[in-house]
Amino acid sequence: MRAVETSPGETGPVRLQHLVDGRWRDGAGAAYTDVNPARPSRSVAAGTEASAEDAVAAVAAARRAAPGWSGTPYHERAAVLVRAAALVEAAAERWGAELAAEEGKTRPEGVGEVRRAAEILRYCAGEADREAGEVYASPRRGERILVTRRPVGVVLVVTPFNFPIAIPAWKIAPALVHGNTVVWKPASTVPLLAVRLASALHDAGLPPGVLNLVVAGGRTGGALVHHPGVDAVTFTGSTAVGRAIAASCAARGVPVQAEMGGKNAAVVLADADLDLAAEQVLLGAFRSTGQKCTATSRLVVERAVADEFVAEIARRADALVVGDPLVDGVQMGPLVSAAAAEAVGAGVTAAVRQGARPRTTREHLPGGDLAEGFFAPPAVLELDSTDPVIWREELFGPVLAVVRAADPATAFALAADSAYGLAAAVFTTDLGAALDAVDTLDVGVLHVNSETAGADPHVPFGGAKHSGYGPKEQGRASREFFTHTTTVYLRGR
Ligand code: UN1
Repeated sequence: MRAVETSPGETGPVRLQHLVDGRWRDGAGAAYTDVNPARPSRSVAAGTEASAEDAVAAVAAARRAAPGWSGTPYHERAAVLVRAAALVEAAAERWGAELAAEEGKTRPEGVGEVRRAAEILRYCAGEADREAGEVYASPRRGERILVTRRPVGVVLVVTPFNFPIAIPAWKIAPALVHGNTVVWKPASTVPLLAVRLASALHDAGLPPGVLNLVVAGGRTGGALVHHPGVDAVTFTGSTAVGRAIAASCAARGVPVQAEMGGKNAAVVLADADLDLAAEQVLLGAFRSTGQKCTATSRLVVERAVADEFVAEIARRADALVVGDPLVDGVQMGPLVSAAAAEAVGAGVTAAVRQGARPRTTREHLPGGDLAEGFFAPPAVLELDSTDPVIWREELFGPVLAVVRAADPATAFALAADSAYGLAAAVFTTDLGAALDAVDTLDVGVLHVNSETAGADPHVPFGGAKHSGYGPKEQGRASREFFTHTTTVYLRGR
């Protein structure tokens, strides 16, 4: 989809189009509007969804473009990413505000995310300058053994709503630089930022068909996953959908990378810098309205400091400014949709029924012209046991479940008590305790004295246990998914 700008002075939603075979076009599916979750009566953008035929046309275009793109030198592919990075960077303020209006995170977070996407594009462009394989000695005279890399082909990229430009960038940029062509299906709640990224790549000079964008519902997404023209699927989203995608990819014998849920714990030990820990736990739990798979949704506090620390976290959560994410000073916006707000409300109600004690006291959500917005209050719930469902299941909202632990070993055991294994944070000034955490916590990302969320472009990202399936993302790890190796036994004669 492309965003056709309204002329100056004109108000109303931006008109969206899809990108297929290098051309922007309307979808043949149903009409839909992309609403502002803080003010749902206002639409941010509108268009028609891609139909099944549009999606099939996108796969066909990606297939046709594949030989030409995989045969293009790495440095030429990288140059497109460098030009796209400059376009994204230049638009960061405007697109960041659009992101906030479309998704609900605050404007500074939105602008930061757009800049992060530019950084990711630049990092991936650098792949052209990094080593491109391995050389081994041969047991035979006159021979070397090379391990070279090839693209996997046509990659289906399925992205979630919560990072509308950063996650797509960290899937699409490595796919492209390593010579794959792409069909991208973003979450249908955030088509505008998808259009922005696709237009930057298109305007930077991608040949037709190398990147195709189709905005559609889950049914068309499912059809794409099963399409025989798709050679690999990379997905970020819920564990249930990720597993279904992984199962259908396994049945077709195509590689899949699925980044899924999390139930990430922060452990605060008695020797921690409590002020730093409070600041970081708060950011981890409530930034982006808790809608990150890396968000801090569990807190384990060592008993000796628990009274003081939990009271402080609750006080700070109650003091958070909740409102329109476009307004300066607002610290937390709405959830992405009415369904998300209902699910979070229901999760909190169920937890309280199961014995959780609310430590936050906020009763009123933004009113006035924000009364219809999809807001949920930041909530800190203390548990006397780990029985409540909220300790185990991801809620994807601004809710922090807290338990107390008698000592560091018990605290780590409680943090490790999860089917998920994405991220964890440990707050301590004791190096030995930090090293114990490294040894004990089976997670893909571990933070010592910083919050659970965050992922730099040059290092691996992804989860253990139910959080991740397939190779890690970002950094050099992304090659493991977007290429496969050919071992070349090379003799001169
Ligand atoms: C971050 O913590 O900055 O969907 C990135 C998610 C993760 C990305 C988190 N895949 O929230």
